[in-house]
Amino acid sequence: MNYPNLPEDCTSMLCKHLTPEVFEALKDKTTANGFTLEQAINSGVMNIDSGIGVYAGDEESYSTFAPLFDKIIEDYHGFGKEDKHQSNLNPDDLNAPNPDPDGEFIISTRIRVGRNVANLPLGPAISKEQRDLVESSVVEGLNTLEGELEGSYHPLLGMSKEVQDELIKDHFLFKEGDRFLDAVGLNRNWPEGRGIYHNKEKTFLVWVNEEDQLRIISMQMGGDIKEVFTRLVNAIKSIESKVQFSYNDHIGYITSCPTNLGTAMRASVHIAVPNLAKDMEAFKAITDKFYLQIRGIHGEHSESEGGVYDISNRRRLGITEVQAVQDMHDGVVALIEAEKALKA
Ligand code: ADP
Ligand code: ILO
Repeated sequence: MNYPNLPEDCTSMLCKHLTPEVFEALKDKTTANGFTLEQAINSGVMNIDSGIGVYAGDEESYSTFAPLFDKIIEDYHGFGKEDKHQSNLNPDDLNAPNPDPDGEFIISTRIRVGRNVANLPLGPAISKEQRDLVESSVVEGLNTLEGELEGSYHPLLGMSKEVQDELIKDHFLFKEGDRFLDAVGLNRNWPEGRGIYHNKEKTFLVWVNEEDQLRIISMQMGGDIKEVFTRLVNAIKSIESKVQFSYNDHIGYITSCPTNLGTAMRASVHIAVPNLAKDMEAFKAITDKFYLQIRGIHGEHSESEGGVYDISNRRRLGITEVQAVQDMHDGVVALIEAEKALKA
């Protein structure tokens, strides 16, 4: 393999950190699952507009390709090689009263974590048999959940296009054909092995075998962040008692994208800030101060509609889950204050 063709104006973390020296040191390395540097970087090479551009095929990718991954992890999370990740999933430690009790600004709140099953390759390097095994064992565990978490599993295979499109439009289900995932082999054998579990109210959902083997999601209308977090924590603990997740003391929960390592948590609100959105510089000054990310309302790489944005924590590694949600809460309080001032 030769050094890839990366245009001069490419701004992804791959383009920034894959120097010719790093490339030379890693180009012939392979993990025990047969995952190569070429596979790890293909998404960023094929999609030059990537923000990051790399994926791991297994936990070992993070050590085998460390000269590249460590740089990206440090750049994205500000987390160094010697740092240790800490987890805290105690809702009592979260100080998050509803920032919008009158429901003027926050439309909905969602918190998700990514999880992968211990001792198996991640999605980019998994075989069809292993992926199907993940689906059957995870669904077996999910089918034993009780109370608010009780629900049913809906495989993508056999789901009608209408039902699938409706679930996507309503923000419950992952999209199909993501070009970033496609290029790293995460869409192989689609739609087999993929599906969604949810309770009747669709306040608790689990995506199976998308970018990560599990995405555990708690969501509801309005801004009661603590209620959403508490439900998520209950769900994580219940599932964890049935399925062992891949976790490492240095980088926390192992995920296929390095941006998700650590807590693997993204806590977001859909929030209407049409006045603030007219001054993107002021908007960004607030989100940067609280380590937040702005996305459009149909997920990553989508646009805003009617001044409504998806605002979430940017940091996920080297901070606890409680801190990740606290970042989001505190930033949202500041955004609402700014929007109110502009409205007046
Ligand atoms: P992820 O959160 O899993 O990284 P995306 O950014 O692609 O992935 O979002 C997945 C889906 O979740 C999208 O349909 C998005 O609109 C929806 N979503 C995210 N945050 C919220 C929210 N606060 N309320 C409602 N839907 C949300
Ligand atoms: N590979 C894509 C997405 C990176 C971060 N997001 C997720 C969903 N992992 C990129 O580099 O832009």
